[in-house]
Amino acid sequence: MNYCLKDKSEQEKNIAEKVFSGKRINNSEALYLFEKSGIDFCGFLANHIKEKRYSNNIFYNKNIHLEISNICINKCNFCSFYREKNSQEAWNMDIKDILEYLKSKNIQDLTEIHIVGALHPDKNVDFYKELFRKIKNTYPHIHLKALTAVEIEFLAKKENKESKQIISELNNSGMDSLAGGGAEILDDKIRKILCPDKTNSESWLRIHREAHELKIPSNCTMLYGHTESYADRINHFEKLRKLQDITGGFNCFIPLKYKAFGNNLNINSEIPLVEELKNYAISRIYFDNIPHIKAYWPMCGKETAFLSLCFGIDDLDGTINDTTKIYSMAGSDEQNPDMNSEELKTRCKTMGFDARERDSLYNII
Ligand code: V47
Repeated sequence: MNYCLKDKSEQEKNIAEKVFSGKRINNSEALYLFEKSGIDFCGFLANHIKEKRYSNNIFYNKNIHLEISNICINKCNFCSFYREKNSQEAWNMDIKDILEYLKSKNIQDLTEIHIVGALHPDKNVDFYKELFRKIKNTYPHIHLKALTAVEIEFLAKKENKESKQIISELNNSGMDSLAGGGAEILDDKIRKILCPDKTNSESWLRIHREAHELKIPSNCTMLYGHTESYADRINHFEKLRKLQDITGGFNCFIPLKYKAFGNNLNINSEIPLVEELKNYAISRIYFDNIPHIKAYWPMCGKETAFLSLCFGIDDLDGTINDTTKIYSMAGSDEQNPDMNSEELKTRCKTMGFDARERDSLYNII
C-alpha cells in the first residue's frame, strides 16, 4: 500500500481509516467522496477493498441475454429499446421461436440465460411459466436469471395476485434469480421524470425483499448520470444497503450510466469517463455488504469495463454472444456485444488480473 495520505484532508484520512479497519462509511462521507475527492483517492480505497476480498481475481460468466420482445407498455423516457406494437422495429417471440433461437446458441457451454420480458400487453404468467419449464427441460444445467421487479409487479396486477405468489410460481417453474433492472433511481420524484408509469421505489424494494425471503437471490442496479444529484445517488445506495442488511439476498450491484441516444429524456450529453470510474469506486466503498460490483460492458464498452477493474470492479458480465440490443439501441460503443473467454482472460492478464469463470451464484467453475 504505497499511496501517500499525508496531504489528504482530515475527512479523507478519517474515511481511509474506516476503510482500512473494515468500517462502514456514512452518507456524508460518501457525499464528500463524490464532491471533493479525486479519482485517485476513491480508486485507491476501492481497490484496497477489492484486493482484500478477492486478491487479483476478476469474475465473469458465460451467458447470453434473451430479449423476448421490445413491445412494452411502460414507455420509460430514458429507454431507447421499446417500440409500439405496430412499429416495424418491434419484435415479439413466442415459445417456439425462443426454443428455436436457443438451439442456434451454444447453450451447453453456458451457465446462465438472462431473460428480459418487457411489459408486453399480451404475455401473462402462464407464458413465462411454460417458457421457463421448457427451457429447463432442454437445458437443466442453465441458471435462469429472469425478469425484473417491474415485470413481477406487472404480472401480479394482471393475475390479481400478490407479487410474492408470482415470484414463487415462477421460481417453481425454473426461474432461479431476479435481474436487477428497473431500479433506476429509487426516488419517486426522479422516477416521475424518468419513468412515470413504472413500479415505484417502495414496490421495487418490496419485491426484492420478497424474493430474498423465498431464498431467491437477485441483483440491483442504478441508472445514473441524468437528472439526479450525488445526494440522490447516495439515497439510492442507502436504500439498497439497508435492504441488504436485512436479507443478504443481493449478489451484486451494477451501476448503469445513462446513454443518451434514441430516447425521450431530452438529455443529450453523457457524463464523462472520470465520473463513471469514480462512481464505480464509491459504489465499492459504500456497499460493504454487497459482495460484487459488476461492470456491464455492453453498456459501458469494453475499454471502460476493463479500466473499471482498477477502480474496485471485480465482476464482468459476461460473454453475451451478441444477444442484447438494449444498449446498442441507446448508442453504446458495443453495437454487437460479444466477448469470448479467451479475450476476457487475455485482457485481464495484461492488466495483472486473473479472470475466473463463475456461475450465477459466484461459485468458481
Ligand atoms: O432497468 C435502459 C437500464 C436496465 C438505458 O441483473 C439504461 O445482472 C442507461 O438491468 N441508458 C436493464 N441505462 C439492464 C439491467 C441489467 C443489465 C445487465 C445485468 C443485469 C443483472 C441487469 O438498463 C434498465 C435501465 O436501468 N437502461 N435504457 C439507457 N438509455
